[in-house]
Amino acid sequence: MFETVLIANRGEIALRVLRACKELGVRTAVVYSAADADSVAVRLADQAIRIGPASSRRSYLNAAAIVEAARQVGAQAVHPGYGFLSEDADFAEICADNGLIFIGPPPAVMAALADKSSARALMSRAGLPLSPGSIAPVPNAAEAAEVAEAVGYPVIVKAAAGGGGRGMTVVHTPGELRRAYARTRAAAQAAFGDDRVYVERYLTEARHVEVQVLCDSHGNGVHLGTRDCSVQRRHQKLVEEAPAPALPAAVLDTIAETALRGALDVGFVGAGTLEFLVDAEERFHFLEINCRIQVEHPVTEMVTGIDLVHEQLHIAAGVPLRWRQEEIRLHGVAVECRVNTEDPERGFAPTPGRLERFTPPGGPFTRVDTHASAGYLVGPWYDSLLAKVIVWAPDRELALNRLERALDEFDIAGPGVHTTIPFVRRVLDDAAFRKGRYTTGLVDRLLGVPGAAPAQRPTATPAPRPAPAAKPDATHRRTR
Ligand code: MV4
Repeated sequence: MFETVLIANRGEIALRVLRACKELGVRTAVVYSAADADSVAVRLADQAIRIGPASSRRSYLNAAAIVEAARQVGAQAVHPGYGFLSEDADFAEICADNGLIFIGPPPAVMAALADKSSARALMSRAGLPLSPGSIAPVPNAAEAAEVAEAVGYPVIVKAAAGGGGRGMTVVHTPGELRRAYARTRAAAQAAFGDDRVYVERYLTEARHVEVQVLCDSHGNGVHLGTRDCSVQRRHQKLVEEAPAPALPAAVLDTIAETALRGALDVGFVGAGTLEFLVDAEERFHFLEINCRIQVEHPVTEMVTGIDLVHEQLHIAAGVPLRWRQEEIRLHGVAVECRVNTEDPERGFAPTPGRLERFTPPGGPFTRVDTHASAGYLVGPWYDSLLAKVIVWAPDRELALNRLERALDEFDIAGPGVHTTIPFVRRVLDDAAFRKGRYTTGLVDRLLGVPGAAPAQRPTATPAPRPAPAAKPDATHRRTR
């Protein structure tokens, strides 16, 4: 195991990673910006290095300053958390060039998977089902129209360099395509410096189901089941749960095993998440793969009993995977909600300010991941995630009741500060959500967005499914 790890992040995830390091006897060093000088991570770390002003561009995104901090503290590895530099293959490469282990996949694998078009091609080759559409980038509007005609409208134009919902345009009719195609290319060029786009059929009333995988550097991998992350507003997740509800166990197993095969086939190493859409006929389609620990990882930890950050550290240190697939058992249901300092009544606008009161919930099977406390100043510089409330229970009904109970206890107050808790309560109250029969249209329906989905997707009439893939070996190995 490493002697010292540098934590290149802030907020709740810096604290989460710090705790994992301490539990494994690893010395911790944390970088921080001027805005985070008083943070809990800075107080608890063995060493803390100030790397710049509040501006993330000049601090948490400053690769040179982070590498210099790692050199100063003698760190062997860098944990990037999520966001910031966590999916930046160039940063991973800079780490390697400086003799540092980047806790994530090899830079070349990251680069190939960060390109959504290339990830789609690789996963298709590995046998994963994709949503109908182009695999290679579409070079002009005429070809975009051909693809759209072939797969049928609505379609979605996606930036190859996008991801997480950035750089996508939904197109409902042929008349809108040419402009949407041009606009998405221009937006992608401006946002990512890369204007390549591809076209897929837009699947409405689908669920966003993702699979957590762990792959070591020796070709072994396991999956840790599914999460449903359909409750999103503008691609910001609000509520996540594990396992994905209201789907037959055989469907979930097939999705999870298929995901793991894909990850191993592309040479993935570390903790990763493969995103799928599951349509009303319970068919699944690969969307993209995330090469980082995700915000919602605790729900998987709660149903598996496996500490994902411990596993990331072991994998990065070259330790062979400590789990065989049959040793991974899913128990009960875990649900997470995000508590953001945003005002749902004002279009989820950020509401920075000082917290006069901050008393998180407690009680059985109730976990709160937060970096905040009474007196904490929520600044305007970073994302507005203040806390995550995660609960576990033997069944979904009790888990949802427990989450409502926990939110009742949460006391957060400060001048001008609002939170997403009232909106999360509406989600937990929703009849379709309660039944586990909800889709990516849920939030827009609750917000009364014009053209939003009907109240409830029809109960699925399962289509005949392709025979499940041959039962894989106990511990999966890469095939090439
Ligand atoms: C889609 C889609 C429907 N059809 N692609 C959003 C995030 C990124 N990972 C991919 N996303 C989607 N891609 C096709 N072909 C639906 C989503 C999507 C979504 C769309 C609208 C509103 C909420 C959503 C939540 C999750 C995924």
